[in-house]
Amino acid sequence: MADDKRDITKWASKDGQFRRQASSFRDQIQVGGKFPPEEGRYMLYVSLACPWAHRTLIVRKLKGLERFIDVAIVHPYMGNLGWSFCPPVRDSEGGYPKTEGEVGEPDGFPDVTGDPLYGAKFLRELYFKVDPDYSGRFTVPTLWDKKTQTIVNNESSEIIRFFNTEFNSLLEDKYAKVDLYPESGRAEIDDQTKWVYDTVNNGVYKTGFATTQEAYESNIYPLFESLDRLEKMLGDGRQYIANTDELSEADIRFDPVYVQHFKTNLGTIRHDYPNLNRWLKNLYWNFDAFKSTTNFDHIKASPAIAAQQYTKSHSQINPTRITPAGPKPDIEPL
Ligand SMILES: N[C@@H](CCC(=O)N[C@@H](CS)C(=O)NCC(=O)O)C(=O)O
Repeated sequence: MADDKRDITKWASKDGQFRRQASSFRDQIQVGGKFPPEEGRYMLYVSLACPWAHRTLIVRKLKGLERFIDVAIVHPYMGNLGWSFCPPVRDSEGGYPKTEGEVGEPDGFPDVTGDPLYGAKFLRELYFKVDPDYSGRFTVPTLWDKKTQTIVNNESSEIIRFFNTEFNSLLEDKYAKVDLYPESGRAEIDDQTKWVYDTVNNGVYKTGFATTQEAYESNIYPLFESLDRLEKMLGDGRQYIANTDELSEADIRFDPVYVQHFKTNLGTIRHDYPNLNRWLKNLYWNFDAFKSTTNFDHIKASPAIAAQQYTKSHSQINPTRITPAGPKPDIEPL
């Protein structure tokens, strides 16, 4: 496999801007479709450090889909061959080597599951199982169909949409009636999705992976302008971002750890955005689906330890791989 697939510094164009690759697998779970809702049929491969994967876990829980969708959790230390189920082998100095590497033995990192289906060492093995010539990225979340042994979808925005609707006829009423994309809020949700995705969700990556000062600055200011805009919106007393009566998918963007690693430090949510902080604390403390799927050990360990090659820019950002201690507490009490 060509080196440049793994090297984040080469994802950036000549102008230093990070441009996200489109996801490759775009099938749907659909009643009457190729991938129907069926108990025990699907496996969701996730990293607990990945906010895109996290939102699929939150929706799985909010919709009570545990018996339909199993979960496999990768090791948070990203090696040079991408996500793996065991930690990458360390070099003689205790770091993670730049060359093609192996994975080691399980190190007991809490909540890492291994690959329950095939005992794969790397997530990439599943992609190659489906398509030996696959040349895209090996990303989480990856939704796997156990029955036909293939990838259904690896785009979190689509996964949360069909999780929201396609199991409803098989769910208890209390879960079936949870609607994260309600008709009445759609215009607002769709509008917000555009600018929030571009400047916030993806904006933190564009800021953190920028390889020139100019590219960094062209993303950090729009990011904070959007945070200011969200802060102001929440200032009208609304509880949910899209001003819906209940939680909606617009609220499921729970990405707390970027300030130090991606230099998104014009302010912090905790100290400079009281309304966003109130919104975030409400989600975390009042909705088990948020709290029980949030794992700060994985979230902090992953960017801090991420090995070279795949994440050259991570090791440039944090060459000593020290995991920052703060902030404490992870989320302030209500
Ligand atoms: N569009 C995808 C993005 C997923 C994504 O970028 N996941 C990251 C982790 S946060 C990943 O797996 N990166 C591995 C790679 O690109 O090699 C989605 O929302 O599902």
